[in-house]
Amino acid sequence: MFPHPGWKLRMRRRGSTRAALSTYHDRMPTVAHTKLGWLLVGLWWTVLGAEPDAETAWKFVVTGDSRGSRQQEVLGPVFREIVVAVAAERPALVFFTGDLAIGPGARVKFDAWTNALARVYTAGIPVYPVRGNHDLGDDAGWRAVFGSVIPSNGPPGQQGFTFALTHRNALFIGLDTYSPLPLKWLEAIVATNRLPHVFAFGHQPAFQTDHMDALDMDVPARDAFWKALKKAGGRAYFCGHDHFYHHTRLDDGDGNPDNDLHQIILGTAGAPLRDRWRYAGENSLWTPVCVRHESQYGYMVVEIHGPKATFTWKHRAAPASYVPAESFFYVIPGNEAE
Ligand SMILES: [Ca+2]
Repeated sequence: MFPHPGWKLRMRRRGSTRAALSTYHDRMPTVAHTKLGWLLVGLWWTVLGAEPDAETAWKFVVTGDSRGSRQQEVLGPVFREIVVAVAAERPALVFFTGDLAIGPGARVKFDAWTNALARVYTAGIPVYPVRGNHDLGDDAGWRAVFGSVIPSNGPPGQQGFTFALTHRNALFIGLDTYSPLPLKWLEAIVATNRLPHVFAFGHQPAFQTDHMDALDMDVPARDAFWKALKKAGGRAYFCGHDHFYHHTRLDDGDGNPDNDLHQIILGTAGAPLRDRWRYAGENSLWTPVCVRHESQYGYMVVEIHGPKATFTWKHRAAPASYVPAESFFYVIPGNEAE
């Protein structure tokens, strides 16, 4: 009855994939109830002979900066391709790191953007955007278009823009980086969180990479945010604003690269590409270490399988062809045998 007939084959495939991946692992404290949860799930599999992948694996997609290079252009040629590719991924959720169209923000543009994503919405996949600088200017329009999807649990004055939501075994925090960083709200959210995977996303990078208006314009707030995300068990902050793919590990100086938070810039959904980058901002306690930079379009798929999260950057290899270009994973400590 157990294992499933395909189990061994699947395990071998995963094992061979693992060997090819670059990795980072953490040493976060293991949440006791999580261990109990997985024990219970394991027993359930054993008793019922359920197939683990089908029961636990799920994925989400992140991309941003879909705006074209022309005023009023919402569905440019690259974004058109990415919508098709993302829908084909069949993710459980999509997160979008802002800049839907060239600004100023307006309801007519937000409506056009959701229409452009019709293929994703009609597949039953919810899409959660945060605002970029080009989306500012029509708060009521934003709330009218996205208010039925974005949870209204944000801090005072930021409802509809900053939010938190959970899916399966993950907590997601969407930040409106054009409002003050809501540190008290964030602390309250993570204080009650018991889910093992924690991800945050916003438009502006926390650490300067190209644009100079990163979150380090307010260093104490940025530092407090980064520490809170790390303390909550966060492993990655997704953002946009800079028009390229850029993966940075923020070395915290404790000698262990495996417990560092990563910043992943995904301004790659259609805006004109740039290639200049340097870590010239206020980096405070952290040393940015470039893991990968690529001036190319694409999106990131994150697959969650129990305590393991596998990140895959899919870049545009040719028109309408998006293929893996970088992959890495972590496993929640205490579950490495997964
Ligand atoms: Ca470290």
